[in-house]
Amino acid sequence: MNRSDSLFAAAQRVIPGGVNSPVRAFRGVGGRPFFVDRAAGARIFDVDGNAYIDFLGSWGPLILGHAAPAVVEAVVTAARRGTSYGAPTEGEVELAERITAAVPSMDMVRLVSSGTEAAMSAIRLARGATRRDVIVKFDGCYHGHADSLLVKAGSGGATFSLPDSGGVPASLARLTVTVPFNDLAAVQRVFRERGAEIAAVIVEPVAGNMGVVPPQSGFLDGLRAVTRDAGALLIFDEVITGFRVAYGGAQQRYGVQPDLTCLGKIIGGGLPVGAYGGRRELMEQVAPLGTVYQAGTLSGNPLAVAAGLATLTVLRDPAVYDRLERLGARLEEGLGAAARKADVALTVNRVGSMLTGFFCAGPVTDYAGAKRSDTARYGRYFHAMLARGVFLAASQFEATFVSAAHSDADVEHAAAAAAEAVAAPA
Ligand code: KE4
Repeated sequence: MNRSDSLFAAAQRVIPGGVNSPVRAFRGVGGRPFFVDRAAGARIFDVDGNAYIDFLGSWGPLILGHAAPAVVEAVVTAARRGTSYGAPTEGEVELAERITAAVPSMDMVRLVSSGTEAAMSAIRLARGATRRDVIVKFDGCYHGHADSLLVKAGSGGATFSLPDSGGVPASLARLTVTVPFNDLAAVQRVFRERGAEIAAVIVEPVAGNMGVVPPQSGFLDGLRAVTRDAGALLIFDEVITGFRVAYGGAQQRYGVQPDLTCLGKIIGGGLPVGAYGGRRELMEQVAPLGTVYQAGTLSGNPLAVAAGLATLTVLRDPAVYDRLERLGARLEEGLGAAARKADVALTVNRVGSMLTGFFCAGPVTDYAGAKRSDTARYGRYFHAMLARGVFLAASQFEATFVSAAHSDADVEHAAAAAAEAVAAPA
């Protein structure tokens, strides 16, 4: 038994599924997860001495790659001054100023410790500000594990949702309506039937949690219009896309301004940070100014803030995004060529440096389309790529990420590996 397997056996005795987040357990691709020893740049090393080019990047935060020197230095320096105070610090002000300067719709921002907290708090604020209870979300979009967001579509398009997890009360799930992504007509129908009850629509402006699915032309503008007309709020969950698809996020890339934005991942540079923010008149309803309560012992933690600031400092250079775009495009091209050569149905969706190859004929424009993928073939592809030194997301319904630490050679290696791996035999 290798060291990863013995660690996994030990882990399963004391941690549910042996992991601290379900998707890490490889259940979407079969097999057992490797345990990480360390990582640097675009490489990740397991405890058995194997090295992989990492195209997961911790599910999105590591846009600069692992152990980026500036980030490590910032965290070490901060740690020497103390690790948490429960009192305000200058770094929190600086990070809030950077975020609100970068994200067009954010006058004010509150730092929290995860994307889940950000989305949960934004939902509560929307309900408090509008004094309405109903939330609209999209099939296949994920916004963390707050109860109101762990729901699945009810029977009909505009009906209320059902719980999508044990422990979520049906009564709470019924306050969320779920509709297909990119289906503006379905959203308009829901607003015709329930507009007066709807507090907010929450959307990943570029979906990442069904695999990467870009917004179709007019979709985000349409959501902006229908929510504004109904007095509901539009929430962009940019936990993945924030500082990923542009320095100002998807709202800058697509030119649509939401009322509230959720952030996470990249703004923490690999340490636990989330954030939510938006227009001043909304954010001034958050405690201690207003009645919408939200709090956190480690919110604005000095080490996480230092890592976030160091990351955003590097990202201020537009050339970084030019390079991410070029590498992302090359990887998309390489995956497509591999599938064509092997005569395998593969639909590659990409926005900037986030992309997904769906093992099905295209187009993939929503979750129903993504679910047509051959997930067994994705599992074989995942392991065949791993065997060739390339680490991808352990699920067909997730994103692959290129970082600033990846070289042209890394991308060429992944494309060459895919040329064999896409046709991995059952
Ligand atoms: P966290 O609570 O995991 O920091 O963020 C939740 C969240 C919110 N919004 C979006 C758009 C997200 O993608 C996420 C978390 N993403 C998942 C996978 N894409 C994290 C991986 C995991 O669950 O382990």
